[in-house]
Amino acid sequence: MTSRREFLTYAATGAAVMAGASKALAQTAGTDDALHEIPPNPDKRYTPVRTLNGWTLPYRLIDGVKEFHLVAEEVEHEFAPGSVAKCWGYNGSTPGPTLEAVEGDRVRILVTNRLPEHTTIHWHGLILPSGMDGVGGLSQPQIGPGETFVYEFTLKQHGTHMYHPHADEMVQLAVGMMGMFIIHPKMPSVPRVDRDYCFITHNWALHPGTYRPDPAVMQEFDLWTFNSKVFPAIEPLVARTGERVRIRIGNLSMWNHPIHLHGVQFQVTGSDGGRWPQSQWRSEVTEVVAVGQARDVEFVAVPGDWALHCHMSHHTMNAMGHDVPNTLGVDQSGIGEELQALLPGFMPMGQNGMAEHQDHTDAGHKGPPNTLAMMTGKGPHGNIEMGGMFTVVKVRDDIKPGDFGDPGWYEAPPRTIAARISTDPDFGNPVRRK
Ligand SMILES: [Cu+2]
Repeated sequence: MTSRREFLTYAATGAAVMAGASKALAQTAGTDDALHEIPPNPDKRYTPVRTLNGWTLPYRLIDGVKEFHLVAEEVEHEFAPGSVAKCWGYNGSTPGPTLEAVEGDRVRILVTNRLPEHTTIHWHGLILPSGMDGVGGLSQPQIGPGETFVYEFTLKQHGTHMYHPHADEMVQLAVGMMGMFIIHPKMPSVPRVDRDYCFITHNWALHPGTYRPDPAVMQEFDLWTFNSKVFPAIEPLVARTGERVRIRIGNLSMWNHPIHLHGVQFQVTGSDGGRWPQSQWRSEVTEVVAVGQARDVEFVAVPGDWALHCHMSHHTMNAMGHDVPNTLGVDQSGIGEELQALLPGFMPMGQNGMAEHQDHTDAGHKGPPNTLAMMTGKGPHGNIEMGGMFTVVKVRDDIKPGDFGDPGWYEAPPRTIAARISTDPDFGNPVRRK
């Protein structure tokens, strides 16, 4: 509850925004306590987004202003079963909840800081007054531990945006403080999308056996995530055959991510600059989402299970050492026993490639505590051997509108699936270069 003294301090600052803020305080006293979710299909202008493994923050409507309340706080976060960490996020999650509104809306965003150090929120890409831009020390004082600040502005654009601290930024981003801010266009935009997914890419240095991401690491990360989850814990993107699907991708990590989708040529249709005119759309199968950028891709769904992943192959791995000798092609026979005497649990690997890693994991070989196997995930035909930034777009003919449930694995029609025809290495007469 807000004390009378805090209220008077608040009200006495005299800034224009405070008129709204005092209404916000009145609201906490109970004048309007209804929580609203962004309504689906108002005049069919837009489709609410679905945040992979995440959620959208409800708002209160106060005198026509949409009021959101973010709380910056420590959260216990699971990257996938077997790896939990102390992260920082908003309202109990990393990434924080998606903020979703419509171009032209006036929004008020309360930010309460429950972290042990100060913070701010920068509204990445939004057109707003300089003092609302959230750069601690430049555009506003820092939000101290225990304090609540209020931001208020009118949304003058539409598109895929993000929010994140602009205070001790290296640390606060490294431990998970970020979220998406989706603004739908005021006027209907055609063609209308039937399913609108969003996620934010990130990287984490959660060293094997530890529980708190290391902010000092610049390149050699252990975990690569979509919405702070790694495969196989990333939800599938589900659609019905023929539906128009949009995927909005933001990047607040330390690397660029070439995001690749199988099965279709997608159109790159937008960014933080909103949905582009159709004359600017382009066909791609991989789109680089650079650090600090957002990209929207759209496609018409075709039936199947289609991989969606970052094409940096190290970004589809979980925890692994990068500074190890290359054992590919090295005869390691006899070495295992000798090394096990020195390093209990050591297992020689990599002579014939790294795919055996997942077999070793399946056989019960345990790595360090709280540490995910390097490659993992099972499909209907065996090990998928992927971790990190990988998930599956699952398209079926019989998915109901609004059903996002996992339909299981795709059953390929007869004669549309690759099949074994020989086990003889000398089979056939392939042409080889001399
Ligand atoms: Cu990547």
